[in-house]
Amino acid sequence: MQVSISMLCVVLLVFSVQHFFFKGVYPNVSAVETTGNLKVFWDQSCTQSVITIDWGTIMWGQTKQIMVFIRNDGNQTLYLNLKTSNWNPSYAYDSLLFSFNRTKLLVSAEEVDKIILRLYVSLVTQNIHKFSFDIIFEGLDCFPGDVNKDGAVNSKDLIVFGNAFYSQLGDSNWNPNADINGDNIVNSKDAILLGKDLGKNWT
Ligand SMILES: [Ca+2]
Ligand SMILES: [Ca+2]
Repeated sequence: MQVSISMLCVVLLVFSVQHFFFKGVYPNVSAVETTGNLKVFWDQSCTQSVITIDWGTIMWGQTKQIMVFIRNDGNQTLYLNLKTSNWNPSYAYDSLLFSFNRTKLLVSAEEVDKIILRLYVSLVTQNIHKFSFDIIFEGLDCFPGDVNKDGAVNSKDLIVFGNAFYSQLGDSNWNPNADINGDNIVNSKDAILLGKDLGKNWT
């Protein structure tokens, strides 16, 4: 019995020390998905596909950067719509900020280009030590704000978007095209993204 109590004390001591000194999130991995003719690789020669991204250990307040390469395998220009899904815990979405460096979002046929993925772990993330989320590289043949997929982003899209406003996955008026950021709810965040594309024509 004395040995068991000693072992329990050691385990508790290790656990306490670990939590006292560790100020970050433990290594976490994101699954990577692609759509359309867009592919993701670790190398510029496009020989090693990216299946998962291991973020490693990130301290609170730090940003982790990981470099990958995208390739358009089709014969038409694609729009790179990089988004995330399946956040666990769901509230991690608001304090673990995922972004990327690319400003040119149109990817020409057969083009290969570098992308830096960034994950910022904010100081308000202190109750999250483990998380997971998927990264989706969408290769679209239209702008994300083109909700009715007719090539132009205009008032017709606003009407379709309005019909789906405040709907969630499973609702009768749910429209996945209106959920532009892919978080399974159509709200003001999607409206902002639609607004950025308003007036654009896919040519
Ligand atoms: Ca449209
Ligand atoms: Ca949304």
